[in-house]
Amino acid sequence: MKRIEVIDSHTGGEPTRLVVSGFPDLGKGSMAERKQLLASEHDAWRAACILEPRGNDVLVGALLCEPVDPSACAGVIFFNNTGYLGMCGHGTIGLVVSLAHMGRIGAGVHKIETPVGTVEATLHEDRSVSVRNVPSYRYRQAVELQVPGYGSVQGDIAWGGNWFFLIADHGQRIAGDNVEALTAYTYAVQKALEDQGVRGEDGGLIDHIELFAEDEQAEGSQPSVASDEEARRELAKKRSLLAVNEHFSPVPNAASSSAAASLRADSRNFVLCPGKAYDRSPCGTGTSAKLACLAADGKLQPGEIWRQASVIGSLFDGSFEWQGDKVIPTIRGRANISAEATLLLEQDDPFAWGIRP
Ligand code: PYC
Repeated sequence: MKRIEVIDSHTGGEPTRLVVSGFPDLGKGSMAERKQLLASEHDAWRAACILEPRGNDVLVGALLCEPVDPSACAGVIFFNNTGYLGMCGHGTIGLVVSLAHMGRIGAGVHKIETPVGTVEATLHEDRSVSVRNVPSYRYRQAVELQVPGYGSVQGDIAWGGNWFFLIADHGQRIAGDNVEALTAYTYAVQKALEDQGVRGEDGGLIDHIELFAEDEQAEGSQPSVASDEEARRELAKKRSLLAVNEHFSPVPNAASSSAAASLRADSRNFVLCPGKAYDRSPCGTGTSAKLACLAADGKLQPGEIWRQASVIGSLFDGSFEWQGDKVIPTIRGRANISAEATLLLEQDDPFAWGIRP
């Protein structure tokens, strides 16, 4: 019998399974090297932990590792139903809240090593977490793509710790009761990018697709702005138009309570992750990629808050600072612990290593 100790949390509805112990030893290399080793030699452990019958397609795994730099509080390798992620914003927020739950860290600033660089997480006194992400940038603007069944689609390619294709003009309704259509559309885009060899700057697969509804568009009408300057003024005026339920109130069951506070967001998104599940949170790396695009367009200024809602209405606050021609995004959100568990892999279990498609 094999045992894997985990702590489950969710960040704005998006689950993270933190693997505390039980995985094979990956040595003392960088997180990128350990991720490579996990993928090439021990991928069955990812599958056992994430795939059915113990997991599901939505779950993101986070393997807790000893950091290389002793001043860092942890290293982490993120994975999901299909493979491995570079960074994961919601997962980092879940990791920090889980480490606090375990009594390993308290309020303050904590360095965390990931396969794509070190991030800085702040656990605030109110239990919210800010993640100062890796440098993010827009690589290509207004890339035209022919998507079978949908025609011509235009989007930006941006890095936020993973590669994203961000589409503003998609004609889709971004709402919780429309996720099947949104999944079909974004999956077709993901496939078209792959089939047509459209990739990130380093040749990396663009495996996250992000749709936005901004301002009035989120409520069903189209924004009408003529110039960048006008767009900026419009944004400043109209920010906060989109009302969403506050999922993070300290009031128990606030999300479903009529007493729930109402917060307003600048935009609502839908993010398709590799493996075809959509992000229930506003996606930390996706919001970072969005911030990079807003910065490049001059639509958001350093330090200004961009409030991003997910398709289910959970919220992240984002802001950025410039670092050369890239931005350093900071994403703030909340996570809740949902389970402490031991996954058991019995020797005679035909599905011990997950149900593979
Ligand atoms: O929050 O960065 C994120 C993320 C990536 C995939 C799922 N969530």
